[in-house]
Amino acid sequence: MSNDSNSTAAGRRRFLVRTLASGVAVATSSAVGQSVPGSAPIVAPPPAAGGRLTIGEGGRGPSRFAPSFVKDVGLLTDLNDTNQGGAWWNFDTYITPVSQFYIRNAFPTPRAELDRRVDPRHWQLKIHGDGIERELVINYDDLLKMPSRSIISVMQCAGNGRSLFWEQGGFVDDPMKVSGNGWGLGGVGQAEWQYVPISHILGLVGLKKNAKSALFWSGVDGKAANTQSDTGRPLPISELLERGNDIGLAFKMNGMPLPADHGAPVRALVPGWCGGASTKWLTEIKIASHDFWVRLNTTDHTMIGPDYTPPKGAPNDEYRFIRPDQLLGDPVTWQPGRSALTVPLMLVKQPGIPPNYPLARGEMPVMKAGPQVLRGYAWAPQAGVRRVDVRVNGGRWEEARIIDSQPNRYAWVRFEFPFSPRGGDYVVETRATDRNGNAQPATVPFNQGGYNFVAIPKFHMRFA
Ligand SMILES: Nc1nc2c(c(=O)[nH]1)N[C@H]1C(S)=C(S)[C@@H](COP(=O)(O)O)O[C@H]1N2
Ligand SMILES: [Mo]
Repeated sequence: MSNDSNSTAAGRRRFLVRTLASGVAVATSSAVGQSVPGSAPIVAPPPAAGGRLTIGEGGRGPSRFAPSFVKDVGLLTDLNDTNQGGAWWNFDTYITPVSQFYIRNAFPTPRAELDRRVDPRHWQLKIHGDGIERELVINYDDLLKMPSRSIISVMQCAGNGRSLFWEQGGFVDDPMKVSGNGWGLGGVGQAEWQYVPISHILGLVGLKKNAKSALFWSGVDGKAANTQSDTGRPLPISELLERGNDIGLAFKMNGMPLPADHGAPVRALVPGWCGGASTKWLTEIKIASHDFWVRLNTTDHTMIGPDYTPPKGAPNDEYRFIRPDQLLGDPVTWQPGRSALTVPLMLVKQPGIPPNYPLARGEMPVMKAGPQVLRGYAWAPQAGVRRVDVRVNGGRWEEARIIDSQPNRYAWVRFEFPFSPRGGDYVVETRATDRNGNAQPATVPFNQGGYNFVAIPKFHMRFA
């Protein structure tokens, strides 16, 4: 964590978040040269053009990391050169447009013009292993001819909300130090995915009784085009059998061919699990009578800490780019329920603040006092959302109004509640409860990678 925001604070544009009559929080430039404790004085930026800004200067074009991505990432927060977070304080649609959808890449997005393995004209998917009767190789046209379904589902990085491990958990120093991308709450989005259900594929290849695990593998994205990399993740066969019509091979997102940054031409789709299970740029599925150990279920995307127990490998397990002594933590799977307001988080302790985040370190969003409606999102893919409660300044929990009906348990809902603050500083908390009665907890234990921060989030706001 070296890119501390203080070094970029001087060049940062700073924003005051205002509330319009509609209650939608809008970021607009505040042309002031204030200084933040412990940082260099802020240079006054030129006045902004006004109107609804998204981030930075309002979709001013590709980020400075453009070569790593194919789509315009001007509406996303620059976490680093392979990761871009959603600007959740600007979310207001039920379906997240691709332009606002976070990108979580281990390496730059592979491009069809440089690597034919992701070119739909040459793309192939090989399905093999000792857990099936018949090996199968399909191309893109074969896939499009297969029966498909569509589902509205949240995709969420296991590290979403990691900022709150620092801000609320205080896990900033060894030995209880959380590291990883500072998503805030923008490592999540909801899309309509069109996919060929895995049940169809399993029917074609004939699953054997001994089948234990299926490795969904890309290997395509890596340090250089046309090399083999360590990207992929296994799923237990039991999961594929239980959710054979929900898990699948996605080729469309929001009605359009899957965009390059989101795994074109075909990615795995595992609704409800952490996004890391939805392998992008899919090229291989190996179905075997043994388990697989890869980066994304050993050193990464696993719960490592005193409250968690790592799994044990078996002698005939298969290891790709990982050694048997690297089974460090319990792999992240289902995403527990959570909620967020569409308000930027005040960041005080986070090691690196994205250079185009609308608030400087320690700065609160400033909203207009008076009657208004605050909004947010809640999701709880294991059971669906039953209710959302909010409380102000540690007062009584009150039920928010849920706006959307849930087509399935994997979809999020928007919620809103009337709020009439006088001037001053407020803390608003939101708590989702799922249909099994599980509510977001007050705290969650430490894990090194900062995954699944699902405790009740606290939103600090200043009303003036
Ligand atoms: N091949 C490949 N697949 C991948 C990744 C990756 O780096 N390479 N990142 C994973 C992670 S950690 C997440 S959260 C999701 C993000 O999907 P998105 O970028 O479409 O939002 O993709 C997953 N699939
Ligand atoms: Mo992720």
